[in-house]
Amino acid sequence: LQPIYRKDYTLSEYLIHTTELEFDLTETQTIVTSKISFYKNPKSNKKTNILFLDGIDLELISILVDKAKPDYKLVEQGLEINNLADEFILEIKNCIHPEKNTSLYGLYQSNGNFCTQCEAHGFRQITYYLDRPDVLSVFTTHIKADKQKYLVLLSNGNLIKQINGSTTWHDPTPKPCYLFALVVGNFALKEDTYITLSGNEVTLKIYVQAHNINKTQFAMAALKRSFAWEEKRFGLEYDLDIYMIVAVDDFNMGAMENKGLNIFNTTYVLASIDTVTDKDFIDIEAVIGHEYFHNWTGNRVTCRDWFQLSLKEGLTVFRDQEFTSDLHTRSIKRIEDVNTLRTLQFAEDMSSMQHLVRPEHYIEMNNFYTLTVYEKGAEIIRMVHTFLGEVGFQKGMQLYFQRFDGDAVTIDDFIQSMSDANNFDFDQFMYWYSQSGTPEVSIVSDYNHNDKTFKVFIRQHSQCDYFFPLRFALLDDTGTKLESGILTVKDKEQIFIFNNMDVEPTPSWLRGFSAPIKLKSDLTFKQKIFLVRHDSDAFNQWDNAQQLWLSLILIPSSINQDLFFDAIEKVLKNTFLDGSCVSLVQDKSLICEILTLPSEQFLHQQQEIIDVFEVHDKREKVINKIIERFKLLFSKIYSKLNIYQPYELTPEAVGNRALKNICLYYLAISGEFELAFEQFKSANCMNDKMASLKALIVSDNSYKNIALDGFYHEFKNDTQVMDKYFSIQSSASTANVESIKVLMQHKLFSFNTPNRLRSVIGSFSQNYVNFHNQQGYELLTNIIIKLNQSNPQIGAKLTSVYNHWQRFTPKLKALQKQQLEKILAIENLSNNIFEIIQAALK
Ligand code: DPP
Ligand code: ZN
Repeated sequence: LQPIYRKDYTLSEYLIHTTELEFDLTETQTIVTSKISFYKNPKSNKKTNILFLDGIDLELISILVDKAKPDYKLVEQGLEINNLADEFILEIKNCIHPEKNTSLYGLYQSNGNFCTQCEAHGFRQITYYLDRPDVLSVFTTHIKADKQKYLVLLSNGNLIKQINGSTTWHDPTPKPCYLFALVVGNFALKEDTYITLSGNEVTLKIYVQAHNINKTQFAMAALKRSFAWEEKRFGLEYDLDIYMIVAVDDFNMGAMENKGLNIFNTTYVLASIDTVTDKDFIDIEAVIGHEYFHNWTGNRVTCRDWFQLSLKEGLTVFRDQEFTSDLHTRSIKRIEDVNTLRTLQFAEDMSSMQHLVRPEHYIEMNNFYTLTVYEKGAEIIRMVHTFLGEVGFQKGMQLYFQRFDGDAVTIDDFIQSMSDANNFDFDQFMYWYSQSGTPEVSIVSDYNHNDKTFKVFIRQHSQCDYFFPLRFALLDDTGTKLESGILTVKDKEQIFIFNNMDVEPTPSWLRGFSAPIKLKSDLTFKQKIFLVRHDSDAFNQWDNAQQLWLSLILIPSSINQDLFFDAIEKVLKNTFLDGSCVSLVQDKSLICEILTLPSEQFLHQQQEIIDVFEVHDKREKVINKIIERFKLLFSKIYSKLNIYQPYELTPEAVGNRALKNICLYYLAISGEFELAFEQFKSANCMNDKMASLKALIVSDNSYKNIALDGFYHEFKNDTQVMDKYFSIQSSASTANVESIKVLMQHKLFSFNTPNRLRSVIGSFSQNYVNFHNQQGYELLTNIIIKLNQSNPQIGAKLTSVYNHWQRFTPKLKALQKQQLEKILAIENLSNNIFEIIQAALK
């Protein structure tokens, strides 16, 4: 199996003017007829008259070039046609079997409805085509299906014809085939309109299965907020008269930005106060925004080749992060995003699948829809924004669209636009795309009483010298800023000197996490405590608390626990018990974040050799210390906050619930199950119900099963809530391989629905102490082997659990290696899984 390399990119010899497709869908087969008008690429100077078209698992019925039988042959993974003119019309008829397609890639069925997923290479499983993002075409799509059975027949663009049992769609904007979509089935429709800034009326439609129609209101409102935010912040409007979203239960990813016809995993559409948590609401809004924002960053300007994936994903994630930050609480959003980045992306950087934000090669492109491409990619865009400021960044965006609207381009093209619009040199900055791994930086400072100078020494420990913004402030002992701004770091070693410092300042480094690096500073324990209480940068308040928790967990002797707990107590008391001193920590969501310990997964990264049991025990010890010290205070705060209030999604209300529920969690661990059970019974929203259920399952107690059963009976008909029901059990400290096998026998467990697999197996694989043993591995491996046949994309995702095997304690390391070898030995191993295993065993 040969990888595909970025350096081997060549232009397509032929391009496409128009593509006319006809789909004839029945229960037992789908006939696809295509009429494609090709022309020689004027930019290519190669003399060739051969065309290769991608095609996988297709049954060719007929083929004509300019109405005559061409000189062609079927080859591996496609079709080769010879002796072609410079312009010609190709007509192909082929048969496919969506009814048997369990890979959820190409055209497939979910609950009897047909839908598609074409990114990255799914279109070639529909018909023969130039399946590459730099070949753009206008599409016209005719759909025929049994009109008794299927009432909704959709594709991209505008509906131009509808007669009994068939529709015709025309999408005027040229697009690559990965943005093609088709949906046929029975759905209920939620409809609304949006008037754009320039006065165009856009029809908004959300299609869901009929029983879900009462859970679409939030998504519709979120969609309108996305349209409005895009106009306000980026000055960008929607370009068609109709925008459709279809939600399906069976989907490999979160959602897909197909032009004018987004297809979503139901998880990211369906919402009601009774069925989703506060975090779910905000995540749903973010994904709806993300897919909408792709209309400009991804669809109108797309990627030249798949190595450029971060061009659209990094940029669009940055934009959706900004959307959420503008609509909710910026600092909390930042804390959550950085926590995800440091927990998962930094770990990916330490794993066998470490790769560049712009990868150099792939065997299976779907393995590169990763935290590195998405989240680290977004951090790089954020640094561009930090350097240029909002105005400069928007100038760069304008130039980018001016230059490339309608094109398929590269990451270099984007950065060049930012550079040219601002006269800013990004040459050295490009290391962020050409070097993998997380940069390590250290910082040491020195205050001189005599000459009142504060000297800062910054040192980079990486292969290359990165170019990045270091946002900082120097604070006096009341927390007032003496100096603040952005240092531009670019050399291996740099010194910055601040003069006229009458008192020794406390530095607050890397505010808002202004670069995705690992920073080691010489801050003392006391300075960190001070920053937890007094830094005006909420991110750094949280981050210093995290560092202190980390020390307390991993090296308890390294810090003074009493002093740290005194500071935490002040943070808690000042705000709630009308104490006399004023704290800067007023935001209850922030207090909740400060009270949340680093996850086991994050702690693993700090270990040379991962010992899951040791980490778990050490973390539990600290939890017990917290309870010992704060139990009374938690009770008081809990009763103060646990008063009936109608549900709202305001920062204030979200913060109240967050803090109340973390108190409940600690109280439950201390044995207060009755309190949790009371909340379980009286909760007026899923957020509080889930929180109480999570509190009840921390250990065995008399309420646990009553609550779980009650939850099941109340929600057994709700697919999304049932995912929570499964995942909460798989994550429980009482779960083990046997109990997971029991869950897999449950009548609502389904192997073919990725959401359900993620909620059972995905969750269990992160339940470290219970998963990491021979039986746990064997369970996972057997599932991977089954998925290799039915859904290799999800199989590869689960295989990635083993990507860290080399860092585990010897016994677990050896066991994981055996699993990798066992999977490698199976017959017909998919490219997806092969690539992951090969990297892991290299
Ligand atoms: N392009 C999708 C998204 O990230 C994933 N297929 O929005
Ligand atoms: Zn995306």
